[in-house]
Amino acid sequence: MGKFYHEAHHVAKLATLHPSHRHLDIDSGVGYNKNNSSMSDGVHMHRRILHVDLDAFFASVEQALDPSLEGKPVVVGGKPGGRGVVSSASYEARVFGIRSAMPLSRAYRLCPQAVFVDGHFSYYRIASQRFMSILDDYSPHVEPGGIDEAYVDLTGSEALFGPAHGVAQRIRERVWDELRITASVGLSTSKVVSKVASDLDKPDGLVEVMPGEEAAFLAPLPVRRLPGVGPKTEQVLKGVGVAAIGDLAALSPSYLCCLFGKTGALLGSWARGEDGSPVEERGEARSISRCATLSRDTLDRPFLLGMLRYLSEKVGAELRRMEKRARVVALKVRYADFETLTRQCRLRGPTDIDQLIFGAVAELLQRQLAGAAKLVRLVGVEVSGLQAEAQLRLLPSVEDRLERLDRALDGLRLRYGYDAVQTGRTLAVQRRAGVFS
Ligand code: DCP
Ligand code: MG
Repeated sequence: MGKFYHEAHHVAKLATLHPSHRHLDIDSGVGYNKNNSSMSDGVHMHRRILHVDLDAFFASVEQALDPSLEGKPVVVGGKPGGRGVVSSASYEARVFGIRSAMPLSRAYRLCPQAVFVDGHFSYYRIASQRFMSILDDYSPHVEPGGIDEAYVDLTGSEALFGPAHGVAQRIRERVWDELRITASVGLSTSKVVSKVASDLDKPDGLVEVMPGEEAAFLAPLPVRRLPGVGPKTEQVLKGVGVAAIGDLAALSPSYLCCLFGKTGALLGSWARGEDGSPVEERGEARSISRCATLSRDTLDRPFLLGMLRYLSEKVGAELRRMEKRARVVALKVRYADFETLTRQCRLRGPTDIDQLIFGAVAELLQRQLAGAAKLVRLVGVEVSGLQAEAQLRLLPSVEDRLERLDRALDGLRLRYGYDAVQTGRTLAVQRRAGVFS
């Protein structure tokens, strides 16, 4: 076990809570301008944006933890007899055709000699944080796009760190030296083009697209390479004779709107390599989530509800700290076979009240578990659709009273610790804590 992982071993045992990463999502309506450049002191300069994605992330961590797995086909997701799916496959396993999201049984048929492991989420979480903090050394603008990927805006940092290409190389070297994981990087003037580029020469690749070359770079690639194009969109495009990104780029915005609604025009811009969306810092969260890997897989409803109450309180406290309210509440469930799903609902009005957040996730859980047979391994609560706190109402309502109660509890907990005040439901959880993330 390498030094980093050895130290992480101790940290992994601690129950820690961390803010979640934000999501990049085609429907999120990020503003964009067309010219992929930014103004600085009145001078136009091309933006320099990296997209860094770790190779076979979960599988690579397993190989780093256990060097006897180096160079071998490794499949993370569970034992081959299980009903689960592959969450990550080492590149040695991909030679046999094994891919993420494939049933484990199929992976086993393709490569029976592969090493199948359950996975160690707490290590992945810590490796991810270490990875993000390496990126933080090169820019204040680091936007995680997932657990093992992030955008880094290097625009204007040349005087400090030298050309972006060199920074990309240094980041790759440091990720390897410190985490024993190879990283693939795309470098261009925009997030979308860099994202496509990082994926093009995996594993251990570095692809740079020069300013002005974006559209030509994208044109020959299949549409599936473009973020936002999933199997359904691909099918629709195929139906109208569009296979390459260049064909998509040639379609008019109005035609694309007919095909895909509002996101159609955005897809068209991306296909032409036009994406001025900023790399957003982590501070401006678009969602807040807390989840807990349970110490034991279970279907015990009072326990699961207790855990959700606890997580709702954590999310609520964070909302109040940020002076935000949320409109959307989501439940995340990961089953013992690693199947993971998220169910969300829209609240009647924006809230930061623990009890309303809990009420919504509790209902989602009841619906989700109706007739369920699979044991649950992790539960999570996420709120999104965040907005600034509403104006105070003139007449105090029940909600105002609940909110005052939550704030009073926040104050007590700040002074005396979380455990100083327990609600009936969270007491049940204390006895059987999980690993929080
Ligand atoms: N993941 C998962 N289930 C999926 C896809 C991904 O659990 N269906 C997890 C495991 C991956 C991690 O997220 O290791 C990162 O996802 P990536 O899509 O980046 O996949 P990898 O890092 O495994 O491979 P690649 O080298 O293609 O990036
Ligand atoms: Mg990856």
